[in-house]
Amino acid sequence: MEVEGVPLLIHTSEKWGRIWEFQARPDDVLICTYPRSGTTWTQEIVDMIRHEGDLQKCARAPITQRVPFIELSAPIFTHVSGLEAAEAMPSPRTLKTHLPVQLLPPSFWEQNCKIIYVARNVKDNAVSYFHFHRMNQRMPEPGNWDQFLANFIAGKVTWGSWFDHVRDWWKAKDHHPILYLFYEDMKMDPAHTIQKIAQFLELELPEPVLNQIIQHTNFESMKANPMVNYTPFSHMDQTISPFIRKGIIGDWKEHFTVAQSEQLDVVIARELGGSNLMFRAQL
Ligand code: PPS
Repeated sequence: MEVEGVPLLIHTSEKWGRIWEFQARPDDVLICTYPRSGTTWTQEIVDMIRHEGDLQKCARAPITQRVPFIELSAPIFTHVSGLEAAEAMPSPRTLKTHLPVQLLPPSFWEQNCKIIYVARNVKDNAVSYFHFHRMNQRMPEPGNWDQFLANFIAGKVTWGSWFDHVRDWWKAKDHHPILYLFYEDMKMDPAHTIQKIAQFLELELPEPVLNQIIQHTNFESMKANPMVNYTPFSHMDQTISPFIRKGIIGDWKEHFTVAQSEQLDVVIARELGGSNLMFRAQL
């Protein structure tokens, strides 16, 4: 079902009024992404920074409870929805959303909340989203890769157009405290990204804590960690495709035909050409 022309999950659209009225608080930190851009990775990094690298504190609950997903208004991960978990959570809260700029509840702008946005190159993002649709019963049937890619490019997938999302959030950072990060930079230089996040949050990051966070949030650690790898949730069939799947730059080359890649390059030039937003799609 659509909200203002953006396809959203059915239970998100059904409770849209309540989500739109969500009350942000000034010390909330919001992690915002197009799906499959490195959200969970960033959630874990922020939770670690906010808990001074304390592994036990960060193992207190699955990431879905530590960093609630505000537009998830059905009790998919626990007996309460992400929305209810967020509402009930004491401050300071770290929250997650995939909403495009125009659908962000207005209280986040009014309260001037810090927002961390993460973007990933569109080709790897599309591939990761395809596999996520295959393994997650809550997502619509993706069809085959060719069909999914056509829908993805047309913005006819849940949370809408990747192009609108990354471009509109890029513009929003000119008038709001938004740290705009790239998955590829996180991958190439995690230490630098983690330092940037800590600086943005105005939190101390002593070197031993930094090293602990780098270690704890690398791909292998995240994949093995049941508090972030979504293995406790039965609506995801991780034998079809793991939630934390490959975690690399350039996996798209295993999926795209040359023609598909060239077609998407034309769309990228058309959609992002007017902005100074640049992505790296290979090492
Ligand atoms: S979701 O469903 O929107 O919350 O998914 P999201 O967490 O945004 O993205 C999942 C992809 O991020 C990869 N990932 C990582 N890559 C590198 N390093 C680390 N530590 C890491 N953690 C998660 C994950 O593998 C998914 O990408 P793909 O390409 O599918 O492997």
